[in-house]
Amino acid sequence: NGLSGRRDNHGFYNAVKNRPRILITGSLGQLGPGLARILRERYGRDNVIMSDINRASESVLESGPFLFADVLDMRGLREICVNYEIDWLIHFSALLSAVGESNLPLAMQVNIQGLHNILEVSRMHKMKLFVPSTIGAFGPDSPRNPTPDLTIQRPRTIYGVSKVHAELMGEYYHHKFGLDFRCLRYPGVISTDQPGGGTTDYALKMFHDALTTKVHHCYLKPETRLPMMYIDDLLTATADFLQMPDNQLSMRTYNIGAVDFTPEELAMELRKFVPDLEVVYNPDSRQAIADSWPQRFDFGNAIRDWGYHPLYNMSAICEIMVQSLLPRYK
Ligand code: AKB
Repeated sequence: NGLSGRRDNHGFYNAVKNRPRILITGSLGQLGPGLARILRERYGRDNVIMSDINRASESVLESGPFLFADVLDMRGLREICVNYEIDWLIHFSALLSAVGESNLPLAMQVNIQGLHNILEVSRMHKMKLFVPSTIGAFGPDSPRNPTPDLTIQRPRTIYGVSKVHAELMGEYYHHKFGLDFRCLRYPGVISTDQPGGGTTDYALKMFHDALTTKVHHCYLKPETRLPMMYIDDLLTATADFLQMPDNQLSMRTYNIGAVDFTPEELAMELRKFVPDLEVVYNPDSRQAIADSWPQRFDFGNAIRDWGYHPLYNMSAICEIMVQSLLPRYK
């Protein structure tokens, strides 16, 4: 009947055979629930296990399998991958740029030690491994407009340093051990769920503020340009990229993105919906981080190699965000 009875012992009854079984670490963040939804549509509800060190909400628990998994616990990770016969590992656990600077020891543990554990588990159990990277993997010495895939990377945040490390370690494991390592460098991601601790987060907050108080206090200067994309484009791209035959990829790490804008440009676009939106600029330490990052991302290789094709431009992003958030604040 296409169902795997072997998972009865572990409570997941309906994982479909001959389709990948996927574990997502750090899955309660900004991207995990959405990616789990898309992958479950493609491979079956019980083939995708969400995991995190935090408790899941009722809606996450109802959406499909969820487990506790700590990326710092190598034995626990191995146990899950063996018991649930995991084929693909999607490693979302990480501290983002701003929060990483305020908790360096934890950022080093999670972003570097955690990655080492994930790489080793993936190698041992011959899994496909996806690790996201970021515009933050570039630094002030990188060309910023546009930033190509292959160029100088000298980031100045622990987040960026750990992501360059992840890119290089993954590619090393690929060449040395044949690990099917795949990595996309994401820009700032626009979604209705708020992330935590990033530098690009202001953009999401501006949407919420526009529809509530109509005043946004921005921690970046009005002219700070950063690459961004809408979450649906990112999730589709990630699922498509994972599905791509290995021999179609000429690289293991690709830039992706869609648009770039400044806080002032976003405010102007939002004023089409909320004409009296006010933005008060009060730059803080995140300004220096943003100033060291790409302003515009070159994702030509992703388009050429695996048909990457973002659908949402700036006005489409604003429209869908306002439409999605309005019912919440009515
Ligand atoms: C951050 O701002 O830290 C993240 C990122 C661009 O990787 N959103």
